[in-house]
Amino acid sequence: MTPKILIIGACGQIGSELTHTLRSIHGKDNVIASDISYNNLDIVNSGIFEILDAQDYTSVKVCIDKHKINTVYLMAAMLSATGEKYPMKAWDLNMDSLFHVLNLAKEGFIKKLFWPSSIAVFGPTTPKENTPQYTIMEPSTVYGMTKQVGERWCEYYHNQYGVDVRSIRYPGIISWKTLPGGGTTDYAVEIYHKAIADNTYECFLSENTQLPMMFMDDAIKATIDIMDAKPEDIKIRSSYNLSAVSFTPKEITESIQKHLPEFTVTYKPDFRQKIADSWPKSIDDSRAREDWSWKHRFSLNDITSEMLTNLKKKEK
Ligand code: AKB
Repeated sequence: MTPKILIIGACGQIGSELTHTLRSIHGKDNVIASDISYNNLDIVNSGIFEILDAQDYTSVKVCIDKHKINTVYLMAAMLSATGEKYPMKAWDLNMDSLFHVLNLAKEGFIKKLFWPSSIAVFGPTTPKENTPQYTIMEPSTVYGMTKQVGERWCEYYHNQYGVDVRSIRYPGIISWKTLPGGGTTDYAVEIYHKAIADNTYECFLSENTQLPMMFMDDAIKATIDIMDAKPEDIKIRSSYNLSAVSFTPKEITESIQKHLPEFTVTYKPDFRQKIADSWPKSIDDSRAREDWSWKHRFSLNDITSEMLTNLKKKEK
């Protein structure tokens, strides 16, 4: 099957880089980008772009028909921190959009579907170190609840209707091209921007809050690898644990200080601290490594070098 791809939420942090990478692999005309507004001109102007409301079933179906789409990446979602401000909006957006694409897949309009889950599926009662694939999951955020229940529905649609849906539980993603928005792990991107712009940063998490993180290139590779894997190798149809590095605000600061010795950080934890405290410190992703050969490349120091070099270039 030659993939004819629709990315829903293509203007966001992960969606935008996924769009560029998929276009370089499959050709510009085979990757349709879509989002609710024109809020990333780089994406809007670099290929076919559709304005699309992920909560509107008819519009999604019309777009799929129009472009003869067979593969969908649903990247639109409200993340953890914003979700706590607008709980019902987060529930509606995250669940409606998922049901629309699952139902379109059930009806045969979509042949292959990617839907991201998150470490937010875990909660305060989950074992924090090396969190296993199968464990206690009692998420305390609305975002986490949508991801957990979404995972159950993905597995259900696969088992009951044969839907080819694939999913990974993203950790915090660090990138220099597009800013994240509304997440608890966003500090790990902001800190690099502030290090370059102001040489100082006020962190909204406390210095010893350890969270699982990953460089964007690794996240994109994982997304493409799981979609390219043979169906029989995808043995988990809820969502795979995925991991690369784990660090605290103090450790990322020390890594930046190797390049910018004058850089300082102050700590002023806000409501996001409670969310971070409910999440794992590190993740056991051995199933992804066994089933579809997942392997990360970037360490914390690699990420710091990439971030500082590219952000400095961008500034010029
Ligand atoms: C968030 O912080 O909400 C996201 C996530 C871990 O899914 N980056």
